[in-house]
Amino acid sequence: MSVQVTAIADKSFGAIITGIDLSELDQAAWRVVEDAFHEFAALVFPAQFLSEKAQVAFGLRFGEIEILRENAQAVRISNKKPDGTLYQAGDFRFKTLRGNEGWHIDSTYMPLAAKAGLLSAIAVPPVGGETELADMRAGYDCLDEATRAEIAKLSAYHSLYASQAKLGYSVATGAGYGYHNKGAPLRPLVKVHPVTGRKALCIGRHAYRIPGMDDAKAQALLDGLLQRTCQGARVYTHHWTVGDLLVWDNRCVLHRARPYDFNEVRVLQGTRIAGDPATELAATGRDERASGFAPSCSNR
Ligand SMILES: O=C(O)CCC(=O)C(=O)O
Ligand SMILES: [Fe+2]
Repeated sequence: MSVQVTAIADKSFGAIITGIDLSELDQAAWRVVEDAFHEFAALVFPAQFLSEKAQVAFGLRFGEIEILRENAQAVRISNKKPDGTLYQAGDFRFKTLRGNEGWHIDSTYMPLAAKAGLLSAIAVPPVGGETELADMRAGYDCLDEATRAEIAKLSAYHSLYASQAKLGYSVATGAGYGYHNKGAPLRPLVKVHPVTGRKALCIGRHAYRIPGMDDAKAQALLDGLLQRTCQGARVYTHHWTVGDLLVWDNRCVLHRARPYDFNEVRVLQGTRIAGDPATELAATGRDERASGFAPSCSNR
């Protein structure tokens, strides 16, 4: 089998990798994958049909796995409950799925942000339910000099309470992964990639406040950056076929789920790779005004 890496046409990022069996990956093939990961920032592997175990084993090539719930290394991102019925509007998991429809970077609201995301498709709806990725290296590159100068020294607080609150959802501390009371991580808007050295925007729905800036102005700035960058050649829409595996570099790529009819079943298998503490760890806390987003966070 010879591995083929094909750049996705007319996009600033992304490649499709074929001629590879990820469940039996030798060192030479892994080198090709890792190099492509750094160059293209997002990889599509059609028709892999990875078992949970095989996906976790492949994920471990990238680094340690971030545990999201119940000690699982691969989680079901699903609108179907274990009993076979579908989540409804009031359900906690429903709110998580709806939240995923906003552009975001995984785990920026945790002290340690993620390095990479892996998603594979187990069941997909006939219409909608795509996963979209946006290249924030190209996003940074497309900004004018004045904007680059404006954001060069700015940082934003990131919080899952805040991003869910923007959708009208409030969550009590302890309700699940990410809903903590340790204070909000503060992350620079411009991130330098630890491997490639390229600058990328660290934005998305979890970013909600910029120290020293009026809240409305900060939100407008953050929203404006998303609008300007998440379009055209910088956005790749992955139309799922069961068996596909999608991988993105969470240090320079935003992602979101696209809406679909919630009466249709959509099941993805997700594995999140933990960030390297040397480059993905953020200072937390000190956001005295964050309590408005987190009613049970009085003890920060
Ligand atoms: O469901 C999707 O398409 C995206 C899910 C997501 O945000 C994630 O896996 O981190
Ligand atoms: Fe995500």
